[in-house]
Amino acid sequence: MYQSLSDTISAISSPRGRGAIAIIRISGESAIDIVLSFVKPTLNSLKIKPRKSYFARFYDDEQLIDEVLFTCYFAPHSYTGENLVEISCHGNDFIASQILETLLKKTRLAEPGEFTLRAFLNHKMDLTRAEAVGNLLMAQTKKAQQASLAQLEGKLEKKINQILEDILDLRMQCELAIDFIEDEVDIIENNRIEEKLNAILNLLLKLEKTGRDGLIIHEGLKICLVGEPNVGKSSLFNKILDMDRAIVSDIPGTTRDYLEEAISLNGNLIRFFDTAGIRQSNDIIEKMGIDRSNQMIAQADLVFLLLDAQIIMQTPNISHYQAYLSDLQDKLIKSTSQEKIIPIINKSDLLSPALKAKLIDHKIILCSSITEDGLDSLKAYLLNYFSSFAHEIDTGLISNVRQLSAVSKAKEAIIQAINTLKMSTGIEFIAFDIASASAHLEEIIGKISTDDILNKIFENFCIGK
Ligand SMILES: Nc1nc2c(ncn2[C@@H]2O[C@H](COP(=O)(O)OP(=O)(O)OP(=O)(O)O)[C@@H](O)[C@H]2O)c(=O)[nH]1
Ligand SMILES: [Mg+2]
Repeated sequence: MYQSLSDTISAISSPRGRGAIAIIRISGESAIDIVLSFVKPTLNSLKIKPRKSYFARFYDDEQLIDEVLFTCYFAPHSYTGENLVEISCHGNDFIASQILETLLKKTRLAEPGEFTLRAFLNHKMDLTRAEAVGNLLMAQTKKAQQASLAQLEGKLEKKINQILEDILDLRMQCELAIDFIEDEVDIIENNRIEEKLNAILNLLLKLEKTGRDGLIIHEGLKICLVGEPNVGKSSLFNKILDMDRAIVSDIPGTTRDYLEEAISLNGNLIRFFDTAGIRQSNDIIEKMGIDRSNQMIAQADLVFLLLDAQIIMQTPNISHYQAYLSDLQDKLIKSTSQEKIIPIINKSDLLSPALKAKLIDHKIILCSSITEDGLDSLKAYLLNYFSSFAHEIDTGLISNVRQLSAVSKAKEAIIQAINTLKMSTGIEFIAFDIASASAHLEEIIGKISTDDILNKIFENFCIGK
C-alpha cells in the first residue's frame, strides 16, 4: 500500500473547514530544505533552531500565498523520527490546499496514517501506542479519551512486555532442560513449569477480560432493541435519544431497516439500535429487515427484549409470564447468549396497579414511553453495568479486536503447553507452544509485524496523521 517510505511526504493535518489556523505537515530527509525553498525571507537551513517558530511569507514561484509560521523538528527528535516541519497558515481550506499543492511539487502526498506509521517504523512508538493515537482521534467520551491516553503513555505495551519477559524466562529454562536432559545439571522440574505456565495463563486471562471493557469503551456499548412488531421499540428508542428519530405508528411492521444512534451516559458511549419487529412475514422487504435485526442481535453487547404490557395482562401469574418470556426468547432470539438478554415490559402505563406492583416485586424492568416511567431505572441499570469495569481504564486496556484476538491466541498456546506438559510428551513440545504464545504477544506491540497488519491499522487513520 505505502509508496517509498524514504520519500519526503506532506499533508494537511488539521480538519477541513474554516478556523483560526490550518496546519500542513512535511516529513522526510529533505523536509526542512524543501520548505525553506518556498519561503521568504531566505533562511539558511544551518541556522534554523529546532522547535522554534519562524514567521515567513510562503510563495509559489513569485506568487504570495500566505503569511505563515513554521516550526522545524530535526531527526530523530520529531513525531515521525525524521526531519519534520509544521506550517501554520490561515485556517482556510483554499489557502491550505494551495500551500500543499506547492509543496507537492517537491514532495509526495502522505498516505492515511503515514506520519504515525513512520513514527512506528522509526521506533518512536510501539504498535499499541500508534493505535492509541487513532483511538484518541476517535474518542467521543471522557472514558475513551482516558483509556487512549493511558495506552499512549505505554501502559498496555508495558503489560505485554512484562508477560513476554515471564515467557522468555520460562522458555530459557525449558531450552536449558532440553540441552542438558542427560546431564546432572539443575534443571527445572515439571511442577515448577506448570506453576509458571499457570501464572502466565492468569495474566493472559486477566488481559483478555479487559478486552471486553476496552472494546466497549472505545466502540461503545451496543444495545439492540428487539421484540415483536408494535411493542414500542421505536418509541423507546426516540425517548432514550430524546428526539423524534424513528417513525412510530400503530401499524405492526413500521420499522424496516435498523436505525443506529449514540448517546453518552455519564461519559459512557452507548450505541442504540432500533430494529424491525420480528415475526413470520411474507413481505420481502420486511423479511430483509428481520434478517438485519438478527444480524444486529448477533453483534450486540446487550439485547433489550421488549414485551407489550397488554399481552402481559393476559398472563395471570409470574410463572406464566416466565413461560411466555422463555417461549418468546426461543422464538425471536437465536443468535446471542442468554446473559445478554434483558427483558423489559414496555407500555407499563397500561398495566393494572396490582399487576404492576407484582412485577416490580419480582424485579422485572418496566417502562413506558408515554409516561416515561422506568426510564430512570433503565439508566441506573446501564450505569451499574459500566461501573463494573470503570476502575480499569487507566491501567492499559486491550482496545481493539486485533489485540484481543492475539491475546486469545497466546492464551490458547499456553493452555496447549499446559496440556502437553500433562501428557509428558517432552519439554521440546512445550517450548514450541511457549514460543508461539510469545509470537502472538509480540504481534500486539509490533515486534513482529507484517505489511498486512500494518495496512489494516493505518488505513483507518486520516491523511495527515
Ligand atoms: N400506551 C402506550 N403506547 C405505546 C408505548 N410505546 C409505544 N406505544 C404505541 O405502540 C405503537 C407501536 O409503537 P412503535 O414504537 O412504532 O412500535 P415498534 O415496536 O417500533 O413497532 P415496529 O416498528 O412495527 O416493530 C404506537 O401506536 C405507539 O404509540 C407506551 O409506552 N405506552
Ligand atoms: Mg419500530
